[in-house]
Amino acid sequence: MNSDNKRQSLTESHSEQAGSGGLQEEVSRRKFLGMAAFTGLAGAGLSVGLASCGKGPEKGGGGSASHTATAPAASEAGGGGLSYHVDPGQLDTYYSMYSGGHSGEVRIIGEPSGRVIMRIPVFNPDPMSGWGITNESKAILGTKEDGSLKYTTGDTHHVHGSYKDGTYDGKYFWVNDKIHSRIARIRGDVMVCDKITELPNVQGFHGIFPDKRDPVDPKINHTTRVFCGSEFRIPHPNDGTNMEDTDAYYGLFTCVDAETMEVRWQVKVDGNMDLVATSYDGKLAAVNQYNTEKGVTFSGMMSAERDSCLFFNIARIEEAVKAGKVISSPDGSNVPIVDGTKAANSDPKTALTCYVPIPKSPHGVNASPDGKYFVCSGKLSPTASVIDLSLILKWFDGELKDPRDAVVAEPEIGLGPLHTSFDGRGNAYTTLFLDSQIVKWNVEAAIKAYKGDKNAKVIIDKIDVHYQPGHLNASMNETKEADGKWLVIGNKFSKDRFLPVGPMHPENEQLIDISGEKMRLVHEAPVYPEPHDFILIRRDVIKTRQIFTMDEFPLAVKDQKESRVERNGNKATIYLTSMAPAYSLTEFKVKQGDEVTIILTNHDKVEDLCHGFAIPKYNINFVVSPQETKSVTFIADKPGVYWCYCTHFCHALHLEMRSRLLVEP
Ligand SMILES: [Cu+2]
Repeated sequence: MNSDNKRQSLTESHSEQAGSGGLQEEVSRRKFLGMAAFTGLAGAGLSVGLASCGKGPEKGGGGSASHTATAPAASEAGGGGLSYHVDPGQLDTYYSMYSGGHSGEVRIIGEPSGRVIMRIPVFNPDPMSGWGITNESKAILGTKEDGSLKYTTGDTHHVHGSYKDGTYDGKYFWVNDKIHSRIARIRGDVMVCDKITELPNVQGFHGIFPDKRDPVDPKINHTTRVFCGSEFRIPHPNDGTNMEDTDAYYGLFTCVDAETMEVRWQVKVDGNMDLVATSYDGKLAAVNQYNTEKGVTFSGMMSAERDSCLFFNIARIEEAVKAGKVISSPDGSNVPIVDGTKAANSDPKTALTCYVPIPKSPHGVNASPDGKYFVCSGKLSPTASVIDLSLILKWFDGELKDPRDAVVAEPEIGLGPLHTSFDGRGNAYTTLFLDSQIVKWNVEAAIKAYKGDKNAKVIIDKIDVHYQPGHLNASMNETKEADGKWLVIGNKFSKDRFLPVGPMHPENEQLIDISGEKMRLVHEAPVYPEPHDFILIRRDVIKTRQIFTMDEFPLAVKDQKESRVERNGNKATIYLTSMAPAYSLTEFKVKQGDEVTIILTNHDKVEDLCHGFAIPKYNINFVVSPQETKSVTFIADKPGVYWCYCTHFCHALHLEMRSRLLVEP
């Protein structure tokens, strides 16, 4: 069996059931992988809800897994006929904005090719661009009193974009840092991070989602707030005085202003918060909750039969904030905090929050593109719960007795369901972590089945992925323009899918054509660990500029004649410009011990003509794009000659593009 056939058998093994010894070998390998994941959970005390499921269609996951992705074979098998192939010189049709996990960055991947187009440093210092090295980036990242970075680590999980009229407008992207509870914003026009805010009073900031319009003012049909969940319950204040009373720990849901990036308000809740979803009418945000038990150990977090999908009534919360119905902020900050705990919100007509019971430790909550439902997956239960948003609003009006009655379907879809995506044709796609599969199911059929219709065909298709999928996202899925073409799967393990490179493996991004009745796995690509989530945006939505304007930078050295060394006591400021293949000063002299600031403006206006600026032994390198200005500050503590040189290839005389830093003893 050659390696291509081997790959194909891996994708088909689950459904084909039969075949040669080689195929059986693959089946058992898959089984082993699934069992390993299962044992990991079961060994930790899990015993509930994992039986009696995984009975998908007899023949799922069909279609061709070949690398040619030919249309005719695909349509015969009932799969779509899309090709992932992008010829040299051709452009991808979708931008995928990708989190970089504990690399701390965000990436832009082109789909359907799977090519990594750009990496955007966010929470991670990056010597390519100078992020964390230049004064401008340090000011965004935050520094200690000595000028060094406050944090050099970050853990990005979820990237989400700003909305207008229920779809992406390409203006901003936000991403969380789970380690230090920070939210960063990336400008969609230049794909650079421009603001970072550290959330007060929380740890384990995980889920994030922008609102899609204002809950009250119909004129505001775009994103103005970004909601942030926090996973770890902590004592308040967290100053070491009350560490043992774990029952008193709590988490806070945070609203950040989309423009100013300031924290608008927080809500105290029971339990913890994981992912976030927002409704298309702006009225509701929700988080899935595990550990409503308030456990602080593994088994303690999994003892309850049901956790919650917790809804926030945004308009009421903001009314309460306005009316001053707030509790004092534990860290002494001015952020208004309202009480969203169950005990304080028993009357639906005044409640700020609504706790909808969902089976065991749900993971993931996602909004359907028709605006009607949120789907919350069971993780430790083989179910996905469909919540009707109109019924949640009814509960808030006092017209629905039990929040659980807002659940209108709860199909059994497979083992370890996590996240759900949609195709805009009424179908949902959910990752099954333990089964290493994607299940395609129909939402309306699930609702009918829940009402007792035994003929409703809920599960439409299942397909194997490699291996243990986490997030998935369909093209334009999280908008009203969900187009049902591509589905990208972020697999947590790649194991044998790529050339071995040692104990550390990449993750595996797989691409599924969902344009047909059956899903068709057409492509895969390794990704550097460890991305979590991504959104697929039609390329016409993103409108980037290729050249900055000098006026955007207050320090810009606008005229090359302004190039000079300016002294003020022991402070030396170097005003410098670049234009291929030269810097405006061939040398600049400072005294040992000086605090030196170099301001560099790139005068080149040619697209793609960037320059670098590196100083040996001073640990400095950064890049200036066309018409961009950046600055660095350092102490000239080493006497001698230091050749500053261009690190970013710019010209036939790139090697000659240098300047001398002379440090007089
Ligand atoms: Cu250069």
